[in-house]
Amino acid sequence: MFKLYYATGTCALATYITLEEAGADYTAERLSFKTNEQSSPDYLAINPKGRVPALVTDRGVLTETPAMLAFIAQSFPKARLAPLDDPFDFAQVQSFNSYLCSTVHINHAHKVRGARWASEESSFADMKAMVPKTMGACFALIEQKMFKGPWVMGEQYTICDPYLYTLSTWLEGDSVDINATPKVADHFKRMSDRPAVRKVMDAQKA
Ligand SMILES: N[C@@H](CCC(=O)N[C@@H](CS)C(=O)NCC(=O)O)C(=O)O
Repeated sequence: MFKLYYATGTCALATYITLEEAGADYTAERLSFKTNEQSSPDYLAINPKGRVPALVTDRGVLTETPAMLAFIAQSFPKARLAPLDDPFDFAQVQSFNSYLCSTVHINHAHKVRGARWASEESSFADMKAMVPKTMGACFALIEQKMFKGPWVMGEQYTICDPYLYTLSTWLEGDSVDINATPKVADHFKRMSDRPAVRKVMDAQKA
């Protein structure tokens, strides 16, 4: 049994959907960012980084989305969520997810988390103003050079798909028109229709 700590509207959605797609036995506990629950002593005892997601397993706590997604894919091989038998194909999955984690997510974070990198109000405004440009450029690159279709890695749905979907949910708020990247827009629609995604979105509303 796993326990996922998440907050709505965050990158934790990718892990949440993947647990559901894998058919894992799990519970999900929502943290409130409004009350800064991610920085509470109780939660810091679980994840000292003060971020979501965190996945509690019987072997300890995992953090960092690409690691959690690979862990779930490897723990539930029958769900076929990654090309586990091919080192190169698996590295491509990791490469895509690492790009989302280390570049796309960080660009997005410049909108509301500028205090991580600067202290002047003018710096925050400058960082925020760049977000539509940097997020738009990342998604253009994904569309033109990385996305194979119909799923991120081609014919097989993988752990790249819920992660791309999750970051695509941020585009509107980042003032990026998803329709400027038609393959990503189509992927977003198809992901939205998947039973696992619907179930998780509904659970988050409850
Ligand atoms: N590299 C981490 C990033 C985790 C992260 O930054 N999560 C954000 C939500 S998307 C968070 O918890 N922010 C809370 C805060 O900064 O206080 C991952 O991919 O899991």
